[in-house]
Amino acid sequence: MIYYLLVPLVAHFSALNVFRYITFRSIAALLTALILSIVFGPRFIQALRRLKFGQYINEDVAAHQQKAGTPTMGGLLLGFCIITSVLLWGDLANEYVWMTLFVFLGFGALGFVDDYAKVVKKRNKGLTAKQKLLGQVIVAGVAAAVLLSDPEYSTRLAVPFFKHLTPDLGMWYLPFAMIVMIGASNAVNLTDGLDGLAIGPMIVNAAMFGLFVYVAGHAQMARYLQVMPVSGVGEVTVFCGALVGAGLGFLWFNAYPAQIFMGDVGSLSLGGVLGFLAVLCKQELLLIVVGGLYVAETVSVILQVGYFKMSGGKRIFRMAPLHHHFELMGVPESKIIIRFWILSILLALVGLSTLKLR
Ligand code: 57M
Repeated sequence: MIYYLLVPLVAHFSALNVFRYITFRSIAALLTALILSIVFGPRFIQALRRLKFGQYINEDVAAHQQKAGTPTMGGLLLGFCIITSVLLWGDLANEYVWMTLFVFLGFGALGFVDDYAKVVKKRNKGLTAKQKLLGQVIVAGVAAAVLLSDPEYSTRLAVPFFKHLTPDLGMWYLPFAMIVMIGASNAVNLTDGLDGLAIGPMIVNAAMFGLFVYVAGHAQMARYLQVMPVSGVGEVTVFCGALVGAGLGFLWFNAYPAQIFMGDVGSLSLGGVLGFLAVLCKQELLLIVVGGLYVAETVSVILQVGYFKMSGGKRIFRMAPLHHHFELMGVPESKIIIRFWILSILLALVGLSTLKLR
């Protein structure tokens, strides 16, 4: 909105030219979302307490019993801050901005229905796994189909570290893009089991994919850095800026000991949109590196369940996802969280290095 109000005035006040720059508006979006989170966070937490939207705690991990009743569905706060900020600072004529908001809201709506059943209706189970997957397939399918309806959108894959290896998936790109979004959504959801564990790496990932989206949208930079160009996609950097800001603001309250959890409305929407960002900037495989922490958590569950079935009841980890394994080994929660953040920063740096190492 600010973009539309101020850019026409550029002819009269040249200083307003700065509002044209994606970089300037992305930083403004970051600060706006951060300030909104810090200002509205305490009131939002109070409102959740009043409404008794508290977390039900599974009895398996004793250390988590003290977390019972912690307000959840903090994803609503994240959503409010991100969307307000993008509407203020984004170029709303850009189709990629709307697609990103669609994915964010679509996965978020699914998480909301699940949370609503569990937290508000006090039903132990929310959506069944099948219902959740069906919803995810619909949102991801629509997003991927709209992307591919643009004949200029490449169905090639960029393989990190190998600049000449760009296999063309053709029609298989559609299910592939869906798997990236759905996989990321579920991986972030699985990771969201300790204070700040999901949002910390999300801030790092959003910053990193913000950079990749910006480069992909900038023809000269994309050519120089040997990244597949996607015309017009640079505007989504504003969304990434808002995501970083809202994430930092949320972490303020979700930091150990958490005053709020994000709920499925937060984890499914953030994960789904992260997958979409990777698809948008044609760095789908890079997500495995940059989002390696989410991948490790997911792989730990797959290995645990697979081995349990094959061995007739034996386990690899004390408990999956991975963070529970360390918890049950007696590592303090805050130490696990900070060490996972460190790993996530290192993985992002490895991802960044692919820009030149090609
Ligand atoms: C989400 N939800 C948290 C909170 C958060 C197949 C299986 C691996 C599935 C998995 C599962 O259910 N995962 C989905 C995990 C829950 O957090 C809520 O859920 C939202 C995210 N969806 O925003 O609203 C609990 O996590 C803790 N928490 C924090 N701080 C935070 O900032 O401390 C969350 C956010 C909260 C709180 O205690 O209540 C969760 O863990 O339930 N299942 C599991 O992860 C279970 N693992 C398991 O059963 N492993 C088995 C097999 C199946 C692999 C095994 O290893 O043998 C664990 N879940 C719990 N306890 N609660 C087991 C231990």
